[in-house]
Amino acid sequence: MEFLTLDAQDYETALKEARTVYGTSVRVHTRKDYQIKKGLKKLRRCTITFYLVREKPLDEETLQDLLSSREDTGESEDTEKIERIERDDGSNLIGSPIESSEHQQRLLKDLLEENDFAESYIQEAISRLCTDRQFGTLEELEMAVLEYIIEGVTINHGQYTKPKQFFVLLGPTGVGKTTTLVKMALFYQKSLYEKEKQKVALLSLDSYRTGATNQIELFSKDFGLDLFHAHSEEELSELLPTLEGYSLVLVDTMGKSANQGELSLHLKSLLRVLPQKECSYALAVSASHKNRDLERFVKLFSSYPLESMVVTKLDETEDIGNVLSVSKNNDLPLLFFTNGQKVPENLLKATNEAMLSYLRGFALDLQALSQNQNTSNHTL
Ligand SMILES: Nc1nc2c(ncn2[C@@H]2O[C@H](COP(=O)(O)OP(=O)(O)O)[C@@H](O)[C@H]2O)c(=O)[nH]1
Ligand SMILES: [Mg+2]
Repeated sequence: MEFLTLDAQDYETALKEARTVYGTSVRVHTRKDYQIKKGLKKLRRCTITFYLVREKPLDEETLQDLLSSREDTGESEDTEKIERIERDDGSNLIGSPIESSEHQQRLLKDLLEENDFAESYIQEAISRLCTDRQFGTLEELEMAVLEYIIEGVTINHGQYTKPKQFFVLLGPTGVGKTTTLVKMALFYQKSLYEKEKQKVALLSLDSYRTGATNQIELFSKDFGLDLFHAHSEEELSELLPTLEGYSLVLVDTMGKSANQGELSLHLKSLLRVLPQKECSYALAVSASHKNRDLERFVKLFSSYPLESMVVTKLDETEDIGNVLSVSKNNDLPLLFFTNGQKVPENLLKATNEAMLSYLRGFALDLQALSQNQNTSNHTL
Protein backbone atom coordinates (compact mmCIF):
# COMPACT_ATOMS: atom_id res chain seq x y z
CA MET A 1 0.00 0.00 0.00
CA GLU A 2 1.28 3.45 -0.87
CA PHE A 3 1.45 6.16 1.74
CA LEU A 4 1.35 9.83 0.79
CA THR A 5 2.16 12.83 2.93
CA LEU A 6 0.84 16.35 2.89
CA ASP A 7 1.79 19.33 5.00
CA ALA A 8 -0.53 22.25 5.79
CA GLN A 9 -1.29 24.89 8.41
CA ASP A 10 -3.55 22.56 10.35
CA TYR A 11 -5.12 19.16 10.27
CA GLU A 12 -8.41 20.22 8.71
CA THR A 13 -6.65 22.08 5.87
CA ALA A 14 -4.36 19.13 5.18
CA LEU A 15 -7.32 16.78 5.01
CA LYS A 16 -9.26 19.18 2.80
CA GLU A 17 -6.34 19.52 0.40
CA ALA A 18 -5.85 15.77 0.23
CA ARG A 19 -9.56 15.34 -0.50
CA THR A 20 -9.50 18.04 -3.17
CA VAL A 21 -6.99 15.94 -5.08
CA TYR A 22 -8.01 12.39 -4.20
CA GLY A 23 -11.64 12.71 -3.22
CA THR A 24 -13.28 10.59 -0.56
CA SER A 25 -10.84 7.72 -0.96
CA VAL A 26 -8.40 9.49 1.39
CA ARG A 27 -7.82 7.69 4.67
CA VAL A 28 -5.56 9.33 7.24
CA HIS A 29 -3.03 6.96 8.71
CA THR A 30 -1.08 9.29 11.01
CA ARG A 31 -0.79 12.97 11.73
CA LYS A 32 1.99 15.01 13.18
CA ASP A 33 1.37 18.38 14.74
CA TYR A 34 4.36 20.63 15.19
CA GLN A 35 5.41 24.25 15.35
CA ILE A 36 7.80 26.31 13.27
CA LYS A 37 9.36 29.61 14.17
CA LYS A 38 8.70 32.51 11.85
CA GLY A 39 10.37 35.62 13.19
CA LEU A 40 9.07 36.06 16.69
CA LYS A 41 5.98 34.03 15.98
CA LYS A 42 5.42 30.33 16.34
CA LEU A 43 3.25 28.84 13.65
CA ARG A 44 1.39 25.57 13.93
CA ARG A 45 1.71 23.03 11.13
CA CYS A 46 0.37 19.58 10.57
CA THR A 47 1.65 16.78 8.38
CA ILE A 48 -0.68 13.95 7.55
CA THR A 49 0.27 10.59 6.15
CA PHE A 50 -2.56 9.02 4.25
CA TYR A 51 -3.42 6.24 1.89
CA LEU A 52 -6.13 5.75 -0.69
CA VAL A 53 -8.83 3.14 -0.64
CA ARG A 54 -11.28 1.91 -3.17
CA GLU A 55 -14.77 2.86 -2.13
CA LYS A 56 -15.43 -0.37 -0.36
CA PRO A 57 -14.88 -1.45 3.23
CA LEU A 58 -11.38 -2.48 4.20
CA ASP A 59 -11.03 -6.21 4.58
CA GLU A 60 -9.27 -7.78 7.52
CA GLU A 61 -6.09 -8.44 5.51
CA THR A 62 -5.75 -4.80 4.47
CA LEU A 63 -6.29 -3.66 8.01
CA GLN A 64 -3.56 -5.99 9.21
CA ASP A 65 -1.34 -4.72 6.41
CA LEU A 66 -1.93 -1.23 7.56
CA LEU A 67 -1.17 -1.95 11.16
CA SER A 68 1.99 -3.90 10.45
CA SER A 69 3.30 -1.28 8.01
CA ARG A 70 2.82 1.30 10.72
CA GLU A 71 4.82 -0.88 13.12
CA ASP A 72 7.55 -1.22 10.51
CA THR A 73 8.19 2.50 10.46
CA GLY A 74 9.52 2.21 14.00
CA GLU A 75 8.44 5.74 14.83
CA SER A 76 7.80 6.51 18.43
CA GLU A 77 4.38 7.41 19.81
CA ASP A 78 5.83 10.75 20.90
CA THR A 79 6.41 12.07 17.44
CA GLU A 80 3.51 10.43 15.67
CA LYS A 81 0.06 10.52 17.14
CA ILE A 82 -1.46 7.28 16.01
CA GLU A 83 -5.18 7.39 15.60
CA ARG A 84 -6.26 4.04 16.80
CA ILE A 85 -9.16 2.94 18.89
CA GLU A 86 -10.36 -0.34 20.17
CA ARG A 87 -14.01 -0.89 19.42
CA ASP A 88 -15.84 -4.13 19.79
CA ASP A 89 -17.12 -3.97 16.23
CA GLY A 90 -13.59 -4.56 15.04
CA SER A 91 -12.95 -1.16 13.42
CA ASN A 92 -9.83 0.20 14.99
CA LEU A 93 -8.57 3.00 12.80
CA ILE A 94 -9.71 6.54 12.45
CA GLY A 95 -10.02 5.98 8.71
CA SER A 96 -12.17 2.88 9.14
CA PRO A 97 -15.12 2.94 6.81
CA ILE A 98 -18.67 3.06 8.06
CA GLU A 99 -20.68 0.37 6.39
CA SER A 100 -24.30 1.32 6.86
CA SER A 101 -26.60 3.90 8.33
CA GLU A 102 -27.31 1.54 11.28
CA HIS A 103 -23.58 1.29 11.87
CA GLN A 104 -23.15 5.06 11.89
CA GLN A 105 -26.11 5.56 14.21
CA ARG A 106 -24.70 2.99 16.61
CA LEU A 107 -21.26 4.63 16.59
CA LEU A 108 -22.81 8.03 17.21
CA LYS A 109 -25.03 6.76 20.02
CA ASP A 110 -22.15 4.88 21.70
CA LEU A 111 -19.93 7.92 21.54
CA LEU A 112 -22.49 10.29 23.04
CA GLU A 113 -23.59 7.77 25.66
CA GLU A 114 -20.01 7.25 26.70
CA ASN A 115 -19.83 10.97 27.42
CA ASP A 116 -23.08 10.92 29.40
CA PHE A 117 -25.13 13.08 27.05
CA ALA A 118 -28.86 13.10 27.79
CA GLU A 119 -31.08 10.71 25.86
CA SER A 120 -32.99 13.61 24.23
CA TYR A 121 -29.68 15.17 23.15
CA ILE A 122 -28.57 11.89 21.56
CA GLN A 123 -31.85 11.47 19.70
CA GLU A 124 -31.65 15.01 18.35
CA ALA A 125 -28.03 14.51 17.31
CA ILE A 126 -28.94 11.31 15.46
CA SER A 127 -31.76 12.97 13.60
CA ARG A 128 -29.69 16.07 12.79
CA LEU A 129 -26.54 14.23 11.73
CA CYS A 130 -27.70 10.92 10.33
CA THR A 131 -30.85 11.74 8.38
CA ASP A 132 -30.08 11.42 4.66
CA ARG A 133 -26.38 11.44 5.38
CA GLN A 134 -23.81 8.68 5.25
CA PHE A 135 -20.35 9.35 6.62
CA GLY A 136 -17.52 7.63 4.79
CA THR A 137 -15.29 7.05 7.78
CA LEU A 138 -15.23 7.15 11.53
CA GLU A 139 -13.18 10.32 11.31
CA GLU A 140 -15.84 12.14 9.29
CA LEU A 141 -18.49 11.06 11.73
CA GLU A 142 -16.47 12.18 14.74
CA MET A 143 -15.70 15.56 13.17
CA ALA A 144 -19.43 16.07 12.57
CA VAL A 145 -20.21 15.07 16.17
CA LEU A 146 -17.62 17.48 17.52
CA GLU A 147 -19.01 20.27 15.40
CA TYR A 148 -22.50 19.46 16.62
CA ILE A 149 -21.38 19.48 20.26
CA ILE A 150 -19.47 22.74 19.94
CA GLU A 151 -22.22 24.48 17.97
CA GLY A 152 -24.73 23.50 20.64
CA VAL A 153 -22.84 25.20 23.42
CA THR A 154 -22.76 28.91 24.03
CA ILE A 155 -20.24 30.65 26.19
CA ASN A 156 -20.92 33.90 28.02
CA HIS A 157 -17.85 35.70 26.66
CA GLY A 158 -19.07 39.14 27.70
CA GLN A 159 -18.86 38.16 31.33
CA TYR A 160 -15.08 37.65 31.05
CA THR A 161 -14.25 40.98 29.53
CA LYS A 162 -17.08 43.33 30.49
CA PRO A 163 -18.80 41.91 33.53
CA LYS A 164 -21.81 43.67 34.96
CA GLN A 165 -21.16 45.24 38.33
CA PHE A 166 -22.89 42.54 40.40
CA PHE A 167 -22.42 38.86 39.74
CA VAL A 168 -24.85 36.73 41.76
CA LEU A 169 -24.08 33.04 42.08
CA LEU A 170 -27.06 30.85 42.94
CA GLY A 171 -27.24 27.12 43.36
CA PRO A 172 -27.67 24.23 45.74
CA THR A 173 -25.77 24.13 49.01
CA GLY A 174 -22.39 22.44 48.88
CA VAL A 175 -22.01 22.74 45.13
CA GLY A 176 -18.97 25.01 45.51
CA LYS A 177 -20.37 28.55 45.17
CA THR A 178 -18.28 30.21 47.86
CA THR A 179 -15.03 28.55 46.76
CA THR A 180 -15.73 29.40 43.11
CA LEU A 181 -16.49 33.05 43.86
CA VAL A 182 -13.17 33.45 45.63
CA LYS A 183 -11.41 31.90 42.62
CA MET A 184 -13.37 34.22 40.33
CA ALA A 185 -12.50 37.29 42.41
CA LEU A 186 -8.83 36.47 42.03
CA PHE A 187 -9.26 35.74 38.33
CA TYR A 188 -10.91 39.11 37.67
CA GLN A 189 -8.46 40.98 39.83
CA LYS A 190 -5.60 39.48 37.86
CA SER A 191 -7.04 39.59 34.37
CA LEU A 192 -9.04 42.81 34.40
CA TYR A 193 -8.06 44.98 37.29
CA GLU A 194 -4.45 44.22 37.98
CA LYS A 195 -3.30 47.81 37.77
CA GLU A 196 -6.16 49.32 39.73
CA LYS A 197 -6.06 47.47 43.00
CA GLN A 198 -9.09 46.64 45.18
CA LYS A 199 -11.69 46.85 42.44
CA VAL A 200 -13.25 43.49 43.15
CA ALA A 201 -15.27 42.78 46.28
CA LEU A 202 -17.10 39.81 47.72
CA LEU A 203 -20.56 40.27 49.17
CA SER A 204 -21.99 37.53 51.33
CA LEU A 205 -25.77 37.44 51.64
CA ASP A 206 -26.43 35.06 54.48
CA SER A 207 -30.18 35.40 54.37
CA TYR A 208 -30.64 32.36 56.58
CA ARG A 209 -28.10 33.41 59.17
CA THR A 210 -26.54 29.99 58.66
CA GLY A 211 -23.32 31.24 60.16
CA ALA A 212 -21.50 29.67 57.21
CA THR A 213 -19.55 32.85 56.67
CA ASN A 214 -16.37 31.71 58.36
CA GLN A 215 -15.06 30.07 55.22
CA ILE A 216 -15.41 33.15 53.04
CA GLU A 217 -13.85 35.29 55.77
CA LEU A 218 -10.81 33.04 55.89
CA PHE A 219 -10.48 33.10 52.11
CA SER A 220 -10.75 36.88 51.88
CA LYS A 221 -8.19 37.30 54.62
CA ASP A 222 -5.79 34.86 52.95
CA PHE A 223 -6.07 36.53 49.56
CA GLY A 224 -6.53 40.13 50.64
CA LEU A 225 -10.01 40.48 49.16
CA ASP A 226 -12.57 43.01 50.37
CA LEU A 227 -15.57 41.27 51.90
CA PHE A 228 -18.97 42.66 52.90
CA HIS A 229 -21.88 41.00 54.66
CA ALA A 230 -25.57 41.79 54.59
CA HIS A 231 -28.39 39.95 56.34
CA SER A 232 -31.26 42.33 55.69
CA GLU A 233 -32.49 44.77 53.06
CA GLU A 234 -31.57 47.67 55.33
CA GLU A 235 -28.01 46.47 55.79
CA LEU A 236 -27.65 45.96 52.06
CA SER A 237 -29.11 49.39 51.21
CA GLU A 238 -26.62 50.97 53.57
CA LEU A 239 -23.79 49.10 51.88
CA LEU A 240 -24.74 50.13 48.35
CA PRO A 241 -22.84 53.46 48.26
CA THR A 242 -19.66 51.65 49.36
CA LEU A 243 -20.20 48.86 46.84
CA GLU A 244 -20.58 51.48 44.09
CA GLY A 245 -16.84 52.04 44.44
CA TYR A 246 -16.10 48.55 43.09
CA SER A 247 -16.04 47.55 39.45
CA LEU A 248 -17.18 44.07 40.30
CA VAL A 249 -19.01 42.68 43.31
CA LEU A 250 -19.28 38.90 43.48
CA VAL A 251 -22.36 37.96 45.46
CA ASP A 252 -22.41 34.77 47.50
CA THR A 253 -25.76 33.30 48.46
CA MET A 254 -26.58 30.43 50.76
CA GLY A 255 -29.45 28.26 51.84
CA LYS A 256 -30.04 25.71 54.54
CA SER A 257 -30.47 22.72 52.27
CA ALA A 258 -29.72 21.81 48.68
CA ASN A 259 -33.05 23.11 47.40
CA GLN A 260 -33.75 25.99 49.68
CA GLY A 261 -31.73 28.81 48.20
CA GLU A 262 -34.20 29.44 45.43
CA LEU A 263 -37.22 29.07 47.66
CA SER A 264 -36.08 31.80 49.94
CA LEU A 265 -38.28 34.83 49.56
CA HIS A 266 -35.93 36.57 51.90
CA LEU A 267 -33.01 36.03 49.52
CA LYS A 268 -35.14 37.24 46.66
CA SER A 269 -36.11 40.45 48.38
CA LEU A 270 -32.50 40.98 49.46
CA LEU A 271 -31.32 40.61 45.87
CA ARG A 272 -33.96 43.08 44.70
CA VAL A 273 -32.12 45.80 46.59
CA LEU A 274 -29.29 45.53 44.07
CA PRO A 275 -29.57 47.54 40.84
CA GLN A 276 -31.11 44.83 38.62
CA LYS A 277 -29.74 46.21 35.36
CA GLU A 278 -26.26 45.81 36.78
CA CYS A 279 -26.85 42.25 37.98
CA SER A 280 -25.82 39.08 36.22
CA TYR A 281 -27.30 35.91 37.68
CA ALA A 282 -25.56 32.56 37.27
CA LEU A 283 -26.38 29.06 38.39
CA ALA A 284 -23.70 26.84 39.92
CA VAL A 285 -24.10 23.12 39.32
CA SER A 286 -21.83 20.20 39.94
CA ALA A 287 -20.59 18.17 36.98
CA SER A 288 -21.16 15.03 39.02
CA HIS A 289 -24.91 15.68 39.21
CA LYS A 290 -27.03 13.42 37.07
CA ASN A 291 -28.77 14.93 34.07
CA ARG A 292 -32.13 14.78 35.80
CA ASP A 293 -30.82 16.67 38.84
CA LEU A 294 -29.24 19.32 36.66
CA GLU A 295 -32.55 19.89 34.87
CA ARG A 296 -34.29 20.07 38.24
CA PHE A 297 -31.90 22.75 39.53
CA VAL A 298 -32.30 24.84 36.39
CA LYS A 299 -36.08 24.69 36.90
CA LEU A 300 -35.86 25.49 40.60
CA PHE A 301 -33.86 28.62 39.92
CA SER A 302 -35.74 29.62 36.80
CA SER A 303 -37.51 32.51 38.54
CA TYR A 304 -34.16 34.32 38.40
CA PRO A 305 -33.01 35.73 35.05
CA LEU A 306 -30.14 33.27 34.73
CA GLU A 307 -27.48 34.36 32.23
CA SER A 308 -24.94 31.62 32.63
CA MET A 309 -23.90 28.40 34.25
CA VAL A 310 -20.83 27.68 36.36
CA VAL A 311 -19.90 24.02 36.46
CA THR A 312 -18.03 22.81 39.53
CA LYS A 313 -16.22 19.62 40.51
CA LEU A 314 -15.18 18.49 37.05
CA ASP A 315 -12.38 16.64 38.81
CA GLU A 316 -14.94 14.32 40.39
CA THR A 317 -16.37 13.00 37.16
CA GLU A 318 -15.11 11.85 33.80
CA ASP A 319 -18.07 13.07 31.80
CA ILE A 320 -19.25 16.42 30.62
CA GLY A 321 -22.15 15.42 28.34
CA ASN A 322 -24.71 15.86 31.13
CA VAL A 323 -23.69 19.48 31.60
CA LEU A 324 -23.51 20.23 27.88
CA SER A 325 -26.96 18.69 27.36
CA VAL A 326 -28.50 20.88 30.06
CA SER A 327 -26.75 23.99 28.81
CA LYS A 328 -28.10 23.39 25.29
CA ASN A 329 -31.56 22.34 26.37
CA ASN A 330 -32.06 25.48 28.46
CA ASP A 331 -30.10 27.96 26.33
CA LEU A 332 -27.91 28.62 29.30
CA PRO A 333 -24.41 29.73 28.29
CA LEU A 334 -21.42 28.29 30.13
CA LEU A 335 -19.09 30.57 32.03
CA PHE A 336 -16.55 28.81 34.27
CA PHE A 337 -15.51 25.28 35.13
CA THR A 338 -13.86 24.32 38.38
CA ASN A 339 -11.77 21.20 38.69
CA GLY A 340 -10.61 20.98 42.28
CA GLN A 341 -10.55 22.58 45.68
CA LYS A 342 -7.39 24.58 45.16
CA VAL A 343 -7.87 28.33 45.24
CA PRO A 344 -7.25 30.05 42.90
CA GLU A 345 -5.78 27.40 40.60
CA ASN A 346 -8.74 25.14 39.90
CA LEU A 347 -10.77 27.50 37.75
CA LEU A 348 -11.07 27.34 33.96
CA LYS A 349 -12.85 29.57 31.52
CA ALA A 350 -15.47 27.51 29.72
CA THR A 351 -13.66 27.48 26.39
CA ASN A 352 -14.13 25.00 23.57
CA GLU A 353 -10.62 23.88 24.33
CA ALA A 354 -11.50 23.08 27.95
CA MET A 355 -14.66 21.31 26.78
CA LEU A 356 -12.78 19.15 24.29
CA SER A 357 -10.34 18.10 26.99
CA TYR A 358 -13.24 16.52 28.90
CA LEU A 359 -14.65 14.52 25.99
CA ARG A 360 -13.62 10.93 25.69
CA GLY A 361 -13.97 7.84 23.55
CA PHE A 362 -13.00 9.68 20.35
CA ALA A 363 -10.54 8.15 17.95
CA LEU A 364 -9.64 11.66 16.81
CA ASP A 365 -6.82 13.36 18.62
CA LEU A 366 -8.88 15.90 20.55
CA GLN A 367 -5.87 17.34 22.29
CA ALA A 368 -4.28 18.30 18.99
CA LEU A 369 -7.61 19.56 17.67
CA SER A 370 -8.17 21.71 20.71
CA GLN A 371 -4.76 23.32 20.21
CA ASN A 372 -6.15 24.59 16.94
CA GLN A 373 -8.97 26.34 18.77
CA ASN A 374 -8.72 30.06 19.32
CA THR A 375 -5.86 30.47 21.76
CA SER A 376 -7.12 33.86 22.90
CA ASN A 377 -9.58 31.96 25.03
CA HIS A 378 -6.97 29.92 26.78
CA THR A 379 -7.61 28.27 30.09
CA LEU A 380 -6.32 30.18 33.05
N1 LIG B 1 -13.45 18.26 44.26
C1 LIG B 1 -13.87 19.53 44.24
N2 LIG B 1 -14.36 20.09 45.34
C2 LIG B 1 -14.78 21.38 45.28
C3 LIG B 1 -14.72 22.14 44.09
N3 LIG B 1 -15.23 23.37 44.35
C4 LIG B 1 -15.57 23.37 45.66
N4 LIG B 1 -15.30 22.19 46.23
C5 LIG B 1 -15.52 21.76 47.61
O1 LIG B 1 -16.90 21.58 47.84
C6 LIG B 1 -17.22 21.88 49.21
C7 LIG B 1 -18.35 22.88 49.25
O2 LIG B 1 -17.89 24.11 48.71
P1 LIG B 1 -18.55 25.51 49.07
O3 LIG B 1 -17.82 26.55 48.28
O4 LIG B 1 -18.62 25.71 50.52
O5 LIG B 1 -20.02 25.28 48.48
P2 LIG B 1 -21.32 26.21 48.63
O6 LIG B 1 -22.14 25.64 49.74
O7 LIG B 1 -22.03 26.10 47.33
O8 LIG B 1 -20.83 27.59 48.90
C8 LIG B 1 -15.92 22.41 49.84
O9 LIG B 1 -15.31 21.35 50.53
C9 LIG B 1 -15.08 22.80 48.63
O10 LIG B 1 -13.70 22.73 48.89
C10 LIG B 1 -14.20 21.50 42.91
O11 LIG B 1 -14.12 22.06 41.81
N5 LIG B 1 -13.80 20.20 43.04
MG1 LIG C 1 -21.24 28.82 50.58
